[in-house]
Amino acid sequence: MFKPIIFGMLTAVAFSVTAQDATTLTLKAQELPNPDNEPAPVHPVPTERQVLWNETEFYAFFHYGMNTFTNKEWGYGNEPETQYAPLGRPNPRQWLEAVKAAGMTGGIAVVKHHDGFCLWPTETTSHSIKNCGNANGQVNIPEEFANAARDLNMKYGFYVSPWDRNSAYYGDGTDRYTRDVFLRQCAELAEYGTDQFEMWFDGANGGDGYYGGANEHRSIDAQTYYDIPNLRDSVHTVMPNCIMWGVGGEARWIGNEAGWAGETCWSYGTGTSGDENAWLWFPGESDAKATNSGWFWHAGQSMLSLDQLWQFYLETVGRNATLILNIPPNNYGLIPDSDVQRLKDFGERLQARLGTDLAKNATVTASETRSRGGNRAYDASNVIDGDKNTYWATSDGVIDATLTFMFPEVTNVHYISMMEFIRKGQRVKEFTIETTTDGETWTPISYKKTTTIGYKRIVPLNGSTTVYGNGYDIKGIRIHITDSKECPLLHTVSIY
Ligand code: FUL
Repeated sequence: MFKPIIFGMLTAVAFSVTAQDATTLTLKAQELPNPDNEPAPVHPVPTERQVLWNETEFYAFFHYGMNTFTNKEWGYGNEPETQYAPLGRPNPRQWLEAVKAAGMTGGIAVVKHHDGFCLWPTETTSHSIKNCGNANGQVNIPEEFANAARDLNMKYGFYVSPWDRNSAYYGDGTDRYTRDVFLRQCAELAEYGTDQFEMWFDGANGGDGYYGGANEHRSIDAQTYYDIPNLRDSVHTVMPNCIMWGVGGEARWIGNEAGWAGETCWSYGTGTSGDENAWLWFPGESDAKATNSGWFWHAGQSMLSLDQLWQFYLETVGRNATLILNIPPNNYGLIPDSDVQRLKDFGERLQARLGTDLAKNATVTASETRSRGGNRAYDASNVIDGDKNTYWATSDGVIDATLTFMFPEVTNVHYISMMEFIRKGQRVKEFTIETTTDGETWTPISYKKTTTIGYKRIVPLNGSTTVYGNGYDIKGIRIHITDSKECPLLHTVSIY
């Protein structure tokens, strides 16, 4: 028996079909008009998992492992397992709690760095916690990390280095390393949870190493050696919402490790600004260190100031990139108290500066609005309704438009944040922000030309990502979009 499928969404033509009608259905669907008057997508567009990934926005990187105990950044691969000797019981839950207080939504734990030492009892190599010979070291880091993240309602993922300076098989001229070590390690990690949001595959590959005692230089071709298409298919089969960073090709390195993205930042192309004409969705992630030393913990290191971290945030999350901020656990397997405090302070700052959305008090109007379709309206008020699936849109071809917010009374404002409905592509190419103190005269803020918006753009009204200042007492603020690939679609605007 075939169950009829009802297409209740289609207001123009509602009908029921059986599976036998599939061919007819396809033809009929093609003949349908656009009942909701939806704007056509501007390509490239993201996959669903890339949209979900973007929504993670701000998350932690935890570099912890053999290097934490050898004071190195890149272990050679010959470190005895017993050198991994935490002074206390490592506590991944404490790591995640600390970054949650900073406003982060998740984290990625390094569970194998280039030295090849695995922080879980893998079957693929003896170079793991299994053989470290001390009780603290036996803690299965990815397992505890995943469980804690789930418990804290946070996203999680793992960094498993493709380059392995310990393995005898790495770059030995066969596919043995990729098949029996690397791919299997990824599969083992999936056993700790298929709800991972990102796998981090670093680009560093080949070079000198221990390689099972060979102590030589080995080089590989990263494009082919790791069998990425196969890995990607397997990962997506078991973890449909997991994006593969780096060599995986689903999110890009922003081009620096200094915590900034370009003011113009396309979610396609490469580097700090992307490329307006590229054809593959490849959104930017900025990996930056929150400390003044390496990626791994080193005695005597300290955390950057609140102001420096704030600048990172505005210049990454505020510029259409995500921020993965590195917070290294120490040789006790914990985030040091002083860092925990700094993270908490950061969370408070985030809340104080971007916690109360003043747009909700404003009346919002647009210079032009797309006419509604059956089940969808495109009103300006959609940008303040708290629903990321509704958006303001103009008619096809209207690429110069304003969106105006008037406050009931003079209001002190520092930032405006805008989000495009990226499911239909990134569109805005240029805009200005204008304010009014009397409700009549509009003045552009003294900021350099503003270009892209993308997933999220936060514009400081004083033009500064470092100085908070006193804000501006204004009666109204408007976004004037002056160029866009097609009709602009904004789903949320927030004012702080
Ligand atoms: C780099 C690695 O080589 C560093 O050690 C670190 O893990 C960083 C995040 O990525 O490419």
